[in-house]
Amino acid sequence: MHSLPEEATSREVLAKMSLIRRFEERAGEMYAQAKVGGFLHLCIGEEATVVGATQALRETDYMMSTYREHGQALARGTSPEAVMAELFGKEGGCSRGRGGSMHLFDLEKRFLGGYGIVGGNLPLAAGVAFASDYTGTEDVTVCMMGDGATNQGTFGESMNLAALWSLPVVYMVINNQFGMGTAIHRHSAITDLSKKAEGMGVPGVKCDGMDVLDVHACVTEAVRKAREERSPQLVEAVTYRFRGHSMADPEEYRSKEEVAEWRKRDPVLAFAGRLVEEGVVTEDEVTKIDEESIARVDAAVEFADESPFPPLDSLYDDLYVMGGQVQGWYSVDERSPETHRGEDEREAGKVAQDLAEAGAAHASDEPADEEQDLSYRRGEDG
Ligand SMILES: Cc1ncc(C[n+]2csc(CCOP(=O)(O)OP(=O)(O)O)c2C)c(N)n1
Repeated sequence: MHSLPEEATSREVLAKMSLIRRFEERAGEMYAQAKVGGFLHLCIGEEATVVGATQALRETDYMMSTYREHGQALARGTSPEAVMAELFGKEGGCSRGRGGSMHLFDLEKRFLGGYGIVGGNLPLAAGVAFASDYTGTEDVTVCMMGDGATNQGTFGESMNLAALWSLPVVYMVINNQFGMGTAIHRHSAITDLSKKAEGMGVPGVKCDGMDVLDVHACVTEAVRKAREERSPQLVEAVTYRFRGHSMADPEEYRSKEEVAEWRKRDPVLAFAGRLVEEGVVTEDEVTKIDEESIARVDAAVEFADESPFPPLDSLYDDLYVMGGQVQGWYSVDERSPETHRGEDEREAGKVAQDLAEAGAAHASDEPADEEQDLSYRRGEDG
C-alpha cells in the first residue's frame, strides 16, 4: 500500500476526483434535458486514473486524451464553466463551442484534446513528443487511450516511432475492460495490455486504476523514464466505467451484479475513506468537499446556460480546408486569386443557403446502396 501524500495534496486529490464525479453526473442530467447535443461519454468510475496521472505531470507537460475527456480537462485545470459551456456548444466553452463534449482543448493548460477517432490521438502525441525533443525542452507528453484503441493500427505505428526516435512520451491505457459493448477478451488477443507494446520497444507496467495512489506512483515513474532516459513508456491502468459507453447504451453486454461488484471499489469513496481512516480529514470535511464540488458544478451550469451560442456568421471561422486535394462543394479553390463561392461567407447572405442546398444536392448524387449498413446515420456509433 502506498503512503499518503502530504495533507494539502491529499485534499487536492480528493477534491479533484469529487469535482469530476459531480461534474459528470450533472453532465448526464444536462444531456437528458437536451442541453448537450451529440454524444456524451462519462468517466464515472475512472476518476483515479485521470487524477493519479495528471498529478504526476508538470504544468509544462502535455496531455492528450480521447472523447472520454471531461475529467482530464478538469484535472488539468480548465474551469468547470469552460468545460460545461463547451458541452452546451456555447461561445464560453474552452473550444468556443465548436468542439462539444468530444473535442475539449485548452492550450494554456497544455491539454491538447479531446479526439473522437479511436487511436487518432496516438500518432499526434508522438508528433508532440518529437517537437519537444527537437526543440530541446524537457516536456513530456502523456497520451491516454481506451483498451479498444490498442487494436488500432496507430497503436503499433506510434509505439514503433516512439521507441525508434526515443520520444519523451507516456502512453496510458485506461483499461475499463470494454470497447463499447465488447469485452476485452473478445477484442484483444493479449489481455495484459501492459505487454502489448513490448515487441515494438516500449516497456509497460500495469497499475490498479481504482487506486489513485497506485496510478500516481506508476505514472510518475513512467514520466521520469520518458523525461530523463528518453525512453517511451506504456502504463495500463485497470479500471471500470460505472455508466454505459455513452448516454445511448442499454448495457446488455454486462450484468448488473458485475457493475455492483466494481462499484464496491468506488475510487472516490475509497480514497475519501482512507483519508478519514488515517485522520487526514474528518467525515464532515469529506461532506464539505463534496458540497463544494456540487456548488462548483452549479456555477458551471449557470455560466453555460447564460453563455451565448457562437454567432451564425462565424460558422466557417477556423475551418481548415485543403485545396484541390479535397473534392467537394465546400473546398477552397486556390488556383486563382479571386474570391470563390463559399469563401466570403460573412458577406454571403443568401449564398450560404444556396451553398447548403448545393451541398445537399451533391451528397444525394451518390448512388444509394440499399445493402449498406446505415447505422452510423442513426447515430448509434458514438
Ligand atoms: C477509428 C474509429 N473506429 C470506430 C469508432 C467508434 N467507436 C467510438 S468509441 C469506440 C470504442 C472504443 O473503446 P475504448 O478504446 O476501449 O475506449 P472507451 O470508450 O472504453 O473509453 C468505438 C469503436 C471511432 N470513434 N473511431
